[in-house]
Amino acid sequence: MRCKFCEKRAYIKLHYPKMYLCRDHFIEYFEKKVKRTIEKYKLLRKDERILVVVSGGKDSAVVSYVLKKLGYDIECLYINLGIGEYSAKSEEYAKKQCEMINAPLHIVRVKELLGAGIGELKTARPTCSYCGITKRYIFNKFAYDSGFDVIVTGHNLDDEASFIFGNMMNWNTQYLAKQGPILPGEGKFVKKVKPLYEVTEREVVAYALAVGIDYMIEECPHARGATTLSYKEVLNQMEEKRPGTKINFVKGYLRKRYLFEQEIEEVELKECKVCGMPALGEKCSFCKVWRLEKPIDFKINLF
Ligand code: Q46
Ligand code: ZN
Ligand code: ZN
Repeated sequence: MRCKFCEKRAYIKLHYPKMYLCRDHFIEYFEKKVKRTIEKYKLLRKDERILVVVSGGKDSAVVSYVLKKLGYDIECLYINLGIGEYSAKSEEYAKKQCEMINAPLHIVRVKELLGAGIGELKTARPTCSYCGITKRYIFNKFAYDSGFDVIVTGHNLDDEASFIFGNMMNWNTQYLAKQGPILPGEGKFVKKVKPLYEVTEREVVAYALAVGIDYMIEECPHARGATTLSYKEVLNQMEEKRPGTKINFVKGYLRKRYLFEQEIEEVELKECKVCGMPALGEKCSFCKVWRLEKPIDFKINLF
């Protein structure tokens, strides 16, 4: 098949909107789509200090690459979770990806910072639960302390659709009230945005391949993923039968999100007595999980 816009051979067949594109026109299409997402939801401004959280995986690599190409001045943060080979390898990927786009990379290593890696801490909590708490705390605290205006993550359309779908299946209305491409900052919480909100996982993979981004494919050994993956599978099956299912589902959710707003329970946040960050009780969940008595000192290595 030939490209819709030129004589060249098709690199990809897109299903929604249905069209064949050559490599160059696909790259152009993808970048335009990300640019439009940024403009439509007012995600980023060129005068903001932007921190991209990178993992060595495809999504964060692609989002930082595209932002650089669109003229944004970004810095990246990689959090080494201390999960053996997996972390060592993904750190190498993150370094190579940032070198490729000439973006400064900050590295935080959980094991150096807290004395144990993810999976090594003795706690009743599931590994992924305290891993999530740790990652979110570190990137927010790092961004806040270093004066960044906004944190960028690599979530794509498939992540968002399956997250919303999963929360609907369980009627987690609290979560459903607050999802979206932009999570406004408040107090010591730095604003978070998702420029890949409207591109599918398949498009992200095809883009990485088209521009020559090398990324970590192996999954974290702790990934339980089963439930999230099954939501993704269901959505993929529906997408195949009815192209556009995912994007229409997510856009529909954004239109109807206000219906869940009354479910938001106003909670009064205090200051964690250890680190001073927002907390529900005396200590924030990060200081609680890691049983901290004094605030951590970020030893940031600028790679
Ligand atoms: S939460 Fe769990 Fe992930 Fe952390 S322990 Fe690995 S799988 S990395 S997205
Ligand atoms: Zn073309
Ligand atoms: Zn704390």
